[in-house]
Amino acid sequence: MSLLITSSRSVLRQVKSYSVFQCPAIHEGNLSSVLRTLYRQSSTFCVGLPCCRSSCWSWQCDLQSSRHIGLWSSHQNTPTLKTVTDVAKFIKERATNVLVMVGAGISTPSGIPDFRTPGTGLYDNLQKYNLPYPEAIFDIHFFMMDPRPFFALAQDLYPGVNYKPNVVHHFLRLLYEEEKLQMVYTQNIDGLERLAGIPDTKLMEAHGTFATASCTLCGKMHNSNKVKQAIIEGDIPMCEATNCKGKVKPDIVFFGENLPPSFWDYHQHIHFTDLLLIIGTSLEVYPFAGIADAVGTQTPRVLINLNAVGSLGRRTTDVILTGDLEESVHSLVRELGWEEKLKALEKVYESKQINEE
Ligand code: CNA
Repeated sequence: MSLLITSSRSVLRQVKSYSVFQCPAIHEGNLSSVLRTLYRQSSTFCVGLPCCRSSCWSWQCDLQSSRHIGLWSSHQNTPTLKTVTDVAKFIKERATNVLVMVGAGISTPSGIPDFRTPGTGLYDNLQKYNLPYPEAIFDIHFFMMDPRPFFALAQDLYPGVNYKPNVVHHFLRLLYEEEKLQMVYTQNIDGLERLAGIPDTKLMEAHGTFATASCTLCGKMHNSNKVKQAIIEGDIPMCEATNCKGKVKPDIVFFGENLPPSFWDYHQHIHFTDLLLIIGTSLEVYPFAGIADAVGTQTPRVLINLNAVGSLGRRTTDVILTGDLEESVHSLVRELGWEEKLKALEKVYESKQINEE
C-alpha cells in the first residue's frame, strides 16, 4: 500500500501530476501523529514533509525494514522562535521529533572536563600523560605505540564508576518519556546518557562506547565486564584469541577510525525532525558536526552552549541560548512546566543507585 500524508492542498495538487508517486490512498492530517500509526501499519508509504523547494524532493529507502519511504517536500509555516519561551511552546505544541546533538559540554556539570575550554578542558590538562600533542590520546596510531595514556583516561572515565548523569541527561530522558525525543546523537564516551536511561533505540553514540570492546588486531569481540575490570585495576586488556597478541580496546572511535555505520542513518532521521537541539558542543569535530547543517532550512535549530558555534545564527530559524548550559536547561524545563517531572526522574535515578549499591 502507498499513502501520501500531507496537510497541504498545494502538495496534493502537485502530487497528482507527479507520476513517480503512486498514491492510491491519500491521508490528510497532522504529519507526526499520522505517521507514527502508519509506520506500524503500512508496508510502503510516502509522506509530505515541511521543506521548501522541489530540488529537495528525494526518495529514501529505509534499509532496516526495507520499506520505501518517499519524501515529499512542501512549504509549511514554521514559526519564528526567539526566546526560551518560544522554544518551550514549540516543543509542547508542535514537536514530536526533537533531534538532539550533544558534546562534552553536557558532562562538565558531572565533573568531566570538556576538550577545549581553556584552563579546565582536557587538552589543557593532559601533561600528566606525557603526550606529544593533546589529540594523541584518541589517535589510533599513537595508541598502537603507547596505549597507557588512553587506558589511564579510560580508568577515570569508565561509565558508572566516578561520574553520574546531571540535569541535562535527565532532561533528555524526560524528552523521551514525554514522547518528544526523536534521537540523541552524542559525541560523548562517558556513557551518562545510557545511565540516565535513554534506551538504545533512541541513542547514537557516534564516537563509540565502553559498552562493548574488541581486539585492535584481530577484531574479536571481548566480554566488556572483563575488559572493564582489567582497566579499572590498571591493567591493559589483551586479546584471548589464539596467536593474537593484540590489545583490547573499548569500542571508542579514535581519530583515524570509522564511525558506527548506523551514524549515517541521520540522513533519514532529519527528514522527520521538527526541531534540532544542540547542547554543549563546539561543533568542531566532523562528520558529527555535519548533522547541524544537514537538517532542513525550515527546521528550527536551538543551540544551548557557552558561546555561538558552527553555522548557528546564520539561519532565520536559529535560536541561540548562550551562557551556562545547566541554567539554560533549567529555564527550558521551567518554561515547559516539567520541573516536577524532572525532579521525579532524578529521584528514581538516585534510588536505583542506592538499591544497586
Ligand atoms: P568540545 O570541543 O570540548 O566543546 C565543548 C563545548 O561545550 C564548548 O563550546 C564549551 O564552550 C561548551 N561548554 C562546556 N561547558 C559548558 C557549560 N557549563 N555551559 C555551557 N557550555 C559549556 O567538545 P565536543 O564534544 O564538541 O568535541 C567533540 C569531542 C570531545 C568528542 O570526540 C568527544 O569524544 C570528546 N570528549 C568527550 C568527553 C565525554 O565523553 N564527556 C569529554 C571530553 C572530550
